[in-house]
Amino acid sequence: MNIIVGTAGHIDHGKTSLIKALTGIDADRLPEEKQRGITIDLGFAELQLGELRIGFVDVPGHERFVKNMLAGASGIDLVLLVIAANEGVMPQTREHFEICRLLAIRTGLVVITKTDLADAELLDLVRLEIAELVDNSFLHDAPVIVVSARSGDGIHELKEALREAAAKASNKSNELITRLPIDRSFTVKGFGTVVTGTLASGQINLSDELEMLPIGRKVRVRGAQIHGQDAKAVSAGMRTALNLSGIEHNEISRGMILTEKGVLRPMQIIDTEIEILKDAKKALKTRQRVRVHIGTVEALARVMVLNDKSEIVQGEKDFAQIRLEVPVAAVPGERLILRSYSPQMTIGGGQVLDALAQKHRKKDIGSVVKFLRKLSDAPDSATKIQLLAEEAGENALNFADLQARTGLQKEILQNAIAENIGRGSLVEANGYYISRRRFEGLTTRCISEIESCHVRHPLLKGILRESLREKIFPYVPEEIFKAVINELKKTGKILIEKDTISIAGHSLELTPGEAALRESLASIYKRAGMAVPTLEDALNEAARDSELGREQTRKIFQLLLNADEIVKISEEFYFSGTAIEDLKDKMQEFASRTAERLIDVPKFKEIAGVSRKYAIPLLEYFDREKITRRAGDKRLIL
Ligand SMILES: Nc1nc2c(ncn2[C@@H]2O[C@H](COP(=O)(O)OP(=O)(O)O)[C@@H](O)[C@H]2O)c(=O)[nH]1
Ligand SMILES: [Mg+2]
Repeated sequence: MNIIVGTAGHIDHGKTSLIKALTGIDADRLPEEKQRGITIDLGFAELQLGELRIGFVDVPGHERFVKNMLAGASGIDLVLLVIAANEGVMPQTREHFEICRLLAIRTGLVVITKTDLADAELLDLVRLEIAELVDNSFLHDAPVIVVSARSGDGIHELKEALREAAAKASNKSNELITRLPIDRSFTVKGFGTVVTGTLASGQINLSDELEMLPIGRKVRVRGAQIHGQDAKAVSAGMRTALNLSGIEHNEISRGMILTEKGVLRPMQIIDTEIEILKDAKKALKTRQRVRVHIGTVEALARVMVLNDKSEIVQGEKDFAQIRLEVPVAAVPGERLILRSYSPQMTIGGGQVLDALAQKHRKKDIGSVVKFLRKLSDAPDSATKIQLLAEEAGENALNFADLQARTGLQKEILQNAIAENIGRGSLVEANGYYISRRRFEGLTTRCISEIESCHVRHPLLKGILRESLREKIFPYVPEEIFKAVINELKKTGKILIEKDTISIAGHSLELTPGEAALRESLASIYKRAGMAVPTLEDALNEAARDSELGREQTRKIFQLLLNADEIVKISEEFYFSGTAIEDLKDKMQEFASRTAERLIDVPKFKEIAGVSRKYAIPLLEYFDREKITRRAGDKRLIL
């Protein structure tokens, strides 16, 4: 078993000495650290205790270096809260403890060090301070181990306590894609770029191709080490050093993240749930500028508190949108810490609920909060997927959207989707996922739109596919529209003929007057042959003999057009369908008698038996219909 143990505590309380006493390794690696005798940046060491392999992350205690402490703390499973017996609880003891609590670290040990410098009375006092500090927290029941790094007293007991606590330590998520938040990058002579970090989730194998975010660079894993030993694979929760190709070390900085390629979409707006510390100086207010720490990232941001008062007061928890000044590739569930811009102090923290949020308008806050509360309460991935699909509404989300939004591994996401589909709450629509309720809403609205079209236009066969799409699906992906139509067709509710959709069983029931009108219009064109009247004249003539009037006549005319009994040649001229078919035949017959299949206007007039007035519109119609094609001043019959 592998776990990451981090130190926490005030400067000079003996954290680095304790790691050395446990592992023999001096985690202060920078020359400046050695010279000044303080820890500035993260230090690393490891210890094998039987089956248990512990990676230690030693953090700086100085208040100026809390940001470095945070980069290390985000990866730890178990904390050693180190308190010097001669000083007791100090400001960074509290700050580090609060940070661990906000990061939702679930296990830890309290270590009282430097006991060689304290008598029994002082020790009792420190014990009391500690009990008060950890009251009602994850460290409430934690063992308190008393040690001296100098004399070695208690170090053996500490190892035993570590072994026991490790068994209870939370293991890293095994549902999320591969994510390695980078804490260091450097070059090693002869190897090239090396990055280090604690693998937050997933697995990394040699020669994997991964993506460095937010810069979006593809890199390949050339080598991997765990605790200084070459390794073929790294799993979640392990500290690792990777040798990468495809990138220079100076292109990488702490805060970047190495992930499975093409999944996450670094964004600047995230929705979160934030708790403000009881001891914070001020409430967190909308528009406040803060420092946000997520993973190993530190970024500046502005806050929009999602409540009526636009603030979260000390000791309270609420939802807030965080608008970052740089893109960050976060995933839901990831913990974050907020520090004030200046002076730099930890003011609160919480978790990411939606890493791909939209800007919210004031009037939407109510519904946004409802959604975020549900997300925060969701017990499993399937529930979250359903919530996301519901929130997306008719816009629906595809697989890539859902994966970017959740950071879930492909198979986990597939299972979560399948679970919802099986339950009947989610519908798969040509690669998009939409809630059953929304999908059915769309089918119902389609039906009533088609029905109302039948009522409004009793003489039309149905609604045009495109007008239905514009009416009901203006912002909905084409795939959803197709799926809805397909569903209605499959269940026999609608009929699709060419571009027209009608309710199944709908028939045009013409009144005797309408039928007579239809007949008279048809016969006007049939009788006219190639010498057709203008549309105006034809409509007037038919309307004259009917009581139904001009408008009805126009609608009946449309029926004939729909049925191809009449064909539109130009705005003015329409011909009977049979006349046009006959003419096409004649042209083909003419073409077959010539070698080059060319026809000019005079010849066309002769074959069609028409004057120039009709010849030009007819030829242009044939051009449009690709029956002829212009070739100089002649036409090629196709
Ligand atoms: N007497 C005594 N001194 C200690 C002990 N542990 C650490 N120190 C000293 O306390 C100072 C700070 O220790 P260090 O480990 O750097 O503290 P850190 O800032 O918490 O990492 C150093 O001078 C150490 O030698 C201890 O158990 N007993
Ligand atoms: Mg130190």
